Parts: sequence; structure tokens; C-alpha cells
Amino acid sequence: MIYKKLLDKIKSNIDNYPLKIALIDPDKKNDSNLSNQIEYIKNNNFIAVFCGGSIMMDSKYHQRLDYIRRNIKLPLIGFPGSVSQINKNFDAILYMSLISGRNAQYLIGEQVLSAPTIHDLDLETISIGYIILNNGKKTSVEIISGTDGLPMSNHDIVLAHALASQYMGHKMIYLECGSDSDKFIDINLLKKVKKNISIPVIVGGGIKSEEDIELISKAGADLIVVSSMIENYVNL
Ligand code: 1GP
Repeated sequence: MIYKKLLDKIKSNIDNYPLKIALIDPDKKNDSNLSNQIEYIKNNNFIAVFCGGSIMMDSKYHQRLDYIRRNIKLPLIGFPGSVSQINKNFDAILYMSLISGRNAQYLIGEQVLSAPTIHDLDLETISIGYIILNNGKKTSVEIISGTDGLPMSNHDIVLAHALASQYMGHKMIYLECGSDSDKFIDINLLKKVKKNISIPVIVGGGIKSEEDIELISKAGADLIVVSSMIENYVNL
């Protein structure tokens, strides 16, 4: 069970050593650098790989997933932007409900559409309360989901969503600042959420360096997701 493995790692991480997850967006833009991204991931202490994205700009998503699976031994976990991104190569998928928004399609619609395929493939699901945080710039995930992120500065509102997620029985919450966003999460907000909930917190979006990762980890993030940092490095 991937969830259990992640939880064991989190629980035994008493020194708050950063538990890093690489996110690969199997989109056209990454076609030419997939092998370099994989090489980078192998050499930089990642514990798992998430795969997915808000939108795919060609039809080769599943082909790229086959390639990634053949070349990566780490747990491969789906981070699906929609039902069309469910794939047999995953060891598990994040079964996310976009609880910061009020668009029924992403709260329950995509989940219902994907459930029979997930059942048929016998995929492990990890239920996640997905919370988009906004700090100015409109992100792809907000545009595609037709929702607005919660204002990063309103700590009480964010905490209320995190608590609701926990009470609804999600296994983890995911605080998403948006891919390639200018700023990563407000550290005080992260500390406040961590102090008040007991399920693990995943943080992603806008993280640009190992120093950022260190800071976010010390503030309590249980799992830290990076994507653009890897893409930028291999595209240098
Ligand atoms: C994962 O969307 C993020 O939660 C990825 O963000 O591309 O900024 O790392 P970056």
C-alpha cells in the first residue's frame, strides 16, 4: 500500500527531513526533456513521483506514462487533472476533491466518472482534500477548474477548509499554490494549519530551490512537491 508507505515515512521523520516528491507533467512541453527529468529525479533523493497536470496539449499523455513507468522504480502516483488521466501504470492515485472551489464537477463529478475505471484497474486511491491558494496571479488549475483559490492571506478561511477536509475523512490535505507561481506558501499559514489538524499536509507550487524546500519542511510540510524547479533545471 503506497499510502501506508508514505505515512510510515512521515511518522518516522522526526527530524523534519524534507520528504520530496517530484511532479512530472506528462504534457507535450516536456516531451524532449522527460529522460533528463527522470535522471534528475533519480539523483536527488525524491521518495515518489506524482504524474499529471491541468491540461494536456497533445494526445500522447498515456504514451509518456508508459515511458515514465519503464524508467522509474520509485512509487508512481497519479495526480490527475481529470478522468482522462487515469492510467494503469500508477501504483496509486491521489483521489482529490477540489474543496477550495464550489464547482461540483471537481468536488464529485470527475470522481464519479473515474470510479469505474479505477475499480476495473484495481488502483489504490488516496483521498485528498485539494486546496488551491491564490496570491495574485491566476493559475492554470484555477482556469481549468473554473474556481478561484482561497486568498493566501486569509488564514482562518484556509484553516476552516483544512479542518473540513479532515472531518470529511480525507487522508491528507494538499495546499496548492499553483505551478510556477511567484511565491510558495505563506510559512505562517502552513504553521497554523499544521498546528490545528492531524492529517498529513502536502505542499506544492512556487518552490524554486532546495533552500525553499528546507524552509517549508521545517515549517511542518509532511510532503513537498516540486515540478517547475526540475523542468527549469533540465532546460538550462
Ligand atoms: C504541485 O503545482 C505544483 O503542487 C507544482 O508547482 O511547478 O511550481 O513546482 P511547481
